[in-house]
Amino acid sequence: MTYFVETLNRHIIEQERRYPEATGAFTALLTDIALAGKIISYYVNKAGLVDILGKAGGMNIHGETQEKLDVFANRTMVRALVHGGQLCTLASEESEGIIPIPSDYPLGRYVCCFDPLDGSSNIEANVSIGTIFSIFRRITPDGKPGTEKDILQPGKKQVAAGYIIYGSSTMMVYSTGSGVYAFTLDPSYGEFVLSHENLTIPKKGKIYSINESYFDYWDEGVRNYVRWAKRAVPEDGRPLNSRYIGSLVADFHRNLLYGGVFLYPGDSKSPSRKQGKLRLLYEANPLAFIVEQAGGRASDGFTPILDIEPSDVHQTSPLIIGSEDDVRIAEEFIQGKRTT
Ligand code: AHM
Ligand code: MG
Repeated sequence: MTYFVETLNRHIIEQERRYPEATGAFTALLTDIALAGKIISYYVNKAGLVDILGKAGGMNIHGETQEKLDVFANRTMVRALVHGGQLCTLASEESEGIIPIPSDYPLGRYVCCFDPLDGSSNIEANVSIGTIFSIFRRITPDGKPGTEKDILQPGKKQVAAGYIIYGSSTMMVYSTGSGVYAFTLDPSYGEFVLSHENLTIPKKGKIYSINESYFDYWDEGVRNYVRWAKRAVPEDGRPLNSRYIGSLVADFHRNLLYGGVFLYPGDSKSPSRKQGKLRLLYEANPLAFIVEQAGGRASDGFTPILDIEPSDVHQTSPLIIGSEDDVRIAEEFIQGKRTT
C-alpha cells in the first residue's frame, strides 16, 4: 500500500510484517537509530552557531557546557540504543572496547557497531558528515551480556546496515537485506520520508575518489590504477573525474547515486596504515552491505569486504567500493593482473 507520505517508521513496520516470526525488536532498533540521527542532525546544523554564541569559557548562551560534536554524537547513539532491550552489546569508534548494556536494562538479541560521526574533522568547514551503523544477530546465548564474539562477525552476517548523512539535507539510507531505501528528513515536521526506493548504483561510473596526496606511499598497483584513471582516452570515457571530499559518507553517498569508485588503500606513510585507515566493523562493513544490496561491489583489493573475518574491534581494512565494473578494474590493477 502506498501512503500519502511513506515515513521511515511506516516503512520499517511494513518490512517487518513480511516476517510473521518477527518480534518488533528490529523495528524498535531502527527507530531508535533514526531518533538518534534526528538529534545529532539538529546539533550538527547548529554547530556553527554554538561556536558563535558560546565562545566564553566553553559555555553557550543557555549556560550549557559545550562538548565536541563527536563525543555528543557518541553519547546520543549509546543512550538511544542501550535502554530499548534490543541489544546485548555495542561497539563504537569512540569507545575502546565493547560497550556493555547497563545491568538495569534488559538484554536483546542484536549487536550494533557504529561510527557516531564520521568525518568529524570536517565539521567546522560545513562539509557533509555522517553516522554509520551495522547490526548483527548475537551468536552467544540469549539472556547474558554480549561479548566481543558477538561483535567480531564477518560483514556477510549483518542483518541490517546504513548511514545517516548530515548534508544539504539529512538522509537515512539503510538496508535490511532486501534492497536499499533512502529517507530524507523533513525538518518542518521531523519525519524521515521515503525519497529513494530500491536504490541501485550504476554498473559503471565516471568518478574515482581517492586521496592522491598519498601517491608516493601506495603500492605500484594502486599507482597504476590512478595513472590509468587519469589518462585521456575519450573512447572509453577517460579520464575519469576525480572527486574526493575526505568525508567517507559523503564520498560514498555521491558515488552510490552517480556511480564510481572510492578507494582508501593501505599505504606506507606509517606502519599503522598498512591496512589503510578506515575501520572494518563500522565503516567498511556497513557500506559494503549497502553497496552490494544496491548492485555494487566492495573489497580490500583481493577479498570481498563482507568475507573478512575480523579479529579486533577497531581493525582497519583497505576499502575499494562502488560500481561493479569500476571496482573490478581497480582490483585487477591492485592484484597486478594489469599495469596499463
Ligand atoms: P574519522 O573516522 O576520524 O572521521 O576518519 C575517517 C575519515 C573518513 O570520513 C574519510 O574517508 C577519511 O577519514 C579521510 O582520510 P584522509 O584525510 O586520510 O583522506
Ligand atoms: Mg570514522
